[in-house]
Order: sequence, then structure tokens, then C-alpha cells
Amino acid sequence: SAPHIKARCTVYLGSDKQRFPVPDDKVSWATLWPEYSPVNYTAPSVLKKPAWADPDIGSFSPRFNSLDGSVDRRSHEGDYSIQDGRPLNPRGRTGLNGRGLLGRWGPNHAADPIVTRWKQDSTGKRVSHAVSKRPVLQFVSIKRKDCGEWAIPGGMVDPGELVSQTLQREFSEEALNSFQACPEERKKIYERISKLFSSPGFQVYKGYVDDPRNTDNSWMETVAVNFHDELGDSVSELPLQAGDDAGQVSWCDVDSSQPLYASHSHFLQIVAEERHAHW
Ligand code: RP5
Ligand code: MG
Ligand code: MG
Repeated sequence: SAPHIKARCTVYLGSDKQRFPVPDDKVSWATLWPEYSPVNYTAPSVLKKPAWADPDIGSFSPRFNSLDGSVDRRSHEGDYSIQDGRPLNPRGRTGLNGRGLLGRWGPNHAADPIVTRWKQDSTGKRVSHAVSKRPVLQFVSIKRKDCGEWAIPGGMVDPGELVSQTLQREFSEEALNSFQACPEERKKIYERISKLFSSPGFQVYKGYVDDPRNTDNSWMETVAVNFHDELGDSVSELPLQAGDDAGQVSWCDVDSSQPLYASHSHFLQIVAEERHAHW
């Protein structure tokens, strides 16, 4: 796999901490590098001990590489190593240790719902791309409040939660604003989307995410699943409304030139190829 890039971005998200610069040829832990001196940072929001975060190492020794009560500390990438009581990022150095903005030591599990439809013109005809001649897919995208980047409306898997539940819940919260809806509205949203989300979907990706929040000891992993509205008559009709950590929500064309958060562009490329769509 290619060396992570966003996990080495200079300024750490939401802080003024600068990562120790890690060149491509020094990313791997297998490369000896005695001069390596990463910056230590765990965000104040994590040190405050919210329910979603682990305590600091020392006072606490979790069962790494196992299902630890209801917290899944196993990695989709296989067993990870532990050094001085801390898990090591399976993709190598990031220039920063501690947990940064992430709550868990080791893998932080997320799920990414990729909801797609075919782009149509005003008469309902499918739109093909002028250059590739392939039909254009659209996906529901949100603009993240934390960094301003466009992204898939994904989120963290709660302890004990099934990935299938996280996919539907995060989509409802971030793209349909189910949080703010009154009970009747929420029920309507639930009924309209549970059909789409009860289909198996196409599993696009499962594993490490090159997320800007990753550190040497904490990192994002995800299961990305594509739910496709082939006829444009199910979820396409839903009124999108940004909620929770989303500032905006919109149907966006699936296209290689659209910059997206973390490794999300890579996931959309897989969807486009699978559906023989423009990329
Ligand atoms: C990314 O962070 C995942 O791919 C997922 O989209 C997201 C989950 O984190 P939050 O949206 O909950 O911050 O690595
Ligand atoms: Mg969320
Ligand atoms: Mg989210």
C-alpha cells in the first residue's frame, strides 16, 4: 500500500502543533531512524475524558488486538504491534504521537455510507460525461465543519453497534439532520431510508483510512458501503439537510478532480469503476 500522506500533513487539525517531518522513505517502522522525534499531542477535548475516549495509558491497560468488552480494538489490517504500552500505526510514522483528536488508542472504527444515483438532466435523461462518455454518478456529500473539506457522511461506530446500524444512523444524522427533527419527522425519515439501507449494499473498502487526525498511536479505520438508487426514485427524493458535524450537504458529481477528505476519493473511484461510471 502507498505511504499515508494526509496522516503526515504539517499542521495538526484544530491545533497549532506541527508534525515532525517524515519523508516517504522514513515512513515505515522497519526503517531505523534514531533522529525521529515526534511531537506529543492529545487534544484537550480528549483529555477531558468524554465517554467516547480512552483514559491515558499508565492508569489503563486495554486489551489490544481483541474485542475489549464492547470496544473493538482489533484492526481490519491484522494484528498491530505495541511499543512501550502504546499501539503502533500499521502504516508507519506520522510525526506525532499521543492520540491527537482521536479517542481510542489504536484503531478508531468508522463506517462510511456512499449513497449514489445517476445524474439526470431536466427531462430525466441520464447525463454522460463529455470526455469519458460514461454516465455520471452523484453521491451525497457533506462539508465537514472541522476542516471545511467535502466528505462522505461517515462516523464512528459506537461501542457494541453493528456497522450496518452506524451506516444508516450517520447518514440520517449528517445528511438528513434527524437529530433536529421532531419524532414524527424522524419516523418518516427512518421509513424512507431503511429500505435502501436494508439492502446488502456493495462493500467498497474495509481498512485503514489516511485521515489527517491519525497519529503514531491512534488511527482511523472504516468500512465503506455503497447504497445505489438505480432508478432515482427512493433516496433521491429525500430533502437533504445538514446536521451534526456537517455544515452543508449536497448531491455531488463523482469525478476524479473533486478533492475530498481523507481517503474518500479513493473509495469513490472504486464505486465508479464497479458501476462503469465516469471517473
Ligand atoms: C474518516 O473519518 C472516515 O472515513 C469517516 O468518514 C470519518 C469518521 O469520523 P467523524 O466523521 O465521526 O469525525 O476517517
Ligand atoms: Mg457523525
Ligand atoms: Mg462524521
